[in-house]
Amino acid sequence: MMKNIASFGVLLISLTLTGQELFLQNAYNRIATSLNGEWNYIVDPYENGFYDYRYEPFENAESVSKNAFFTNSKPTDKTDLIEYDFDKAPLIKVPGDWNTQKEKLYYYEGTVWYKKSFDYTKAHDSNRVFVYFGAANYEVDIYLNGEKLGKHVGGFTPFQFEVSPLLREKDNFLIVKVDNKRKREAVPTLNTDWWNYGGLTRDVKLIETPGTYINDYFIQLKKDDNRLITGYLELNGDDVSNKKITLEIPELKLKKELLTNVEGKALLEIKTKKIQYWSPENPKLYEVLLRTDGETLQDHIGFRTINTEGKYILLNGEPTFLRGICLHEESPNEGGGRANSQEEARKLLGWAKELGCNFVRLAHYPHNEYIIREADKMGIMVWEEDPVYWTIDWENEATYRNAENQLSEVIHRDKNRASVIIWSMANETPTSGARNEFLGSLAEHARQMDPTRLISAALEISRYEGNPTTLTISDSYADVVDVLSFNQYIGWYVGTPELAQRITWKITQDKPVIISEFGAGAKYGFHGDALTRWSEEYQADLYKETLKMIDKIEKLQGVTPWILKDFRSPRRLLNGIQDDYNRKGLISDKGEKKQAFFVLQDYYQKKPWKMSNNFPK
Ligand code: GCB
Repeated sequence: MMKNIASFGVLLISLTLTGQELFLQNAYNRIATSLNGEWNYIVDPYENGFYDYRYEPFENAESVSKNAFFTNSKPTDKTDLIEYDFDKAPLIKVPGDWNTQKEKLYYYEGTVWYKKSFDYTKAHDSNRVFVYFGAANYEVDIYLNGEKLGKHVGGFTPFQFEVSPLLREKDNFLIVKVDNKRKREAVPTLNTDWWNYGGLTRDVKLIETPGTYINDYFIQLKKDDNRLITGYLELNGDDVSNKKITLEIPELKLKKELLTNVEGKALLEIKTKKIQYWSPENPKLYEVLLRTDGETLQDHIGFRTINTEGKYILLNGEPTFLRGICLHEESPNEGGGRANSQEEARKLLGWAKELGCNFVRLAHYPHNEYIIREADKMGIMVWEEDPVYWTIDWENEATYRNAENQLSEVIHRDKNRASVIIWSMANETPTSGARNEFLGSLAEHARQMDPTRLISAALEISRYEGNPTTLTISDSYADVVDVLSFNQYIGWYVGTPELAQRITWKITQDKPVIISEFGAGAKYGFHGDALTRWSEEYQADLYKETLKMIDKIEKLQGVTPWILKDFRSPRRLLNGIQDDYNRKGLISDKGEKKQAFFVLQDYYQKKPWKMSNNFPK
């Protein structure tokens, strides 16, 4: 059944879920007008602006009531009764989550309406204009000038709507209903270990294109041929067939003219010998120019191959150890909240570099595009993840479509980024037939969309033949993934750190192994001996013991401890210690480094980046 869903293809699924095609590629190098800044907002816990008193959506009525918030109505005379007014409503910053901006909204989960007014003049009459959202958590309904543009589900990926037919030169009003209520059947589901930050959490902009424009492209090295750049270019518009697109990489002295087919697509195969390959030591990005009669688009693309062979992960053919760290998308700055800027990305990845990392696991959902772009520039390899977390509603087809759609959107956005080497399908999901089918279809879908990268998922461990100190991975999904990753908390949720030395690992799969999580909670500045919970000493000791233990795992090719920085979680309620923070960070919420930071740094400084010595050539 799931297989059939998967074979429908990306477009249909996104159409059914969002009523629109996938957003355009390379949104950050387009002609655009930012709608970031102050927006008016109305908190609407009963969704009074969406449903009438019989709980029928206003938007379904034949004649729309002024009480529907998206009409942005004003009293026409003094007798007129209208019980809302966006222009008198307070202001909130976009991008940004509402929880950290407004004290009253700290715990709020529900609907908030946003309104932005603007004027807009197109550069050319025939141009098209799209409103583009980097992300909004979680479900949004979008209206321009009183007309519905559409809906989007999923809190961490971009979406766009064409606004050309509705746009006017003066007094446009864009209204967005954002609802972050958790739902059993959603992705993620009701229970997570991170804050459910609501709002327009990423950039909002108007992007202007010619009538027919370059909508999408995929330009990467072929997985098993480091001299062949492959992929496609694709136009969108009403005149897409038999059109010339020029692709140029000036530094490689490479220029190629391609002709689109009837669907507006041109396949790409370019042989080249001279490439400097992207790697952490040399994060080389090439300027890539795409030209049609109507536009020139610029991007910066790195070229590398990523493969596995037996227990090895091969970056450009060379066995590479992934010295990683996990990250949530939380601001490193005072006040925290969702991160969404180049400056925050640089600071977070700067800390990762200081630790000695060449790899980050961006948990547990797609992070913003800034951090991916910075990782490309800074030479940090990236694991990206679909928010299929813990107890998803495996048997529900709509849940599957939602998970697949979010996966499609992140792959679509980041498929040209050399830094991204792994797509993770899920985190700590309990094994069952329905779960295997669900995750199996996701992996198939990811491979179909992007045959160049590796597939993984953070799995769980189990006892080998019932022995509590012999651990193994007995999960049939291990056969599906390219990289066998698992989370383990020996010394924190199980025993104390000394237990690590009594553990034996029995990993039977002939695949590279990544430990995708281990860690311990510690409050910065709280001291005790190495057995005192929440002390920096406990956490540091756990890191020492764990690192000794994992060095004995013969197939280990990488590790991403949990986690770079303390992060907000509604599951962490211990007063005086947690205070709504998961304290497993190596860095506190205020940016202070705990002892364990330096333990891991020391380990990474000594760990060879390349594992070539024992690689059978
Ligand atoms: C895990 C989860 C992660 C939690 C972490 C913890 O296994 O994958 O989301 O935050 O443990 O701190 O318990």
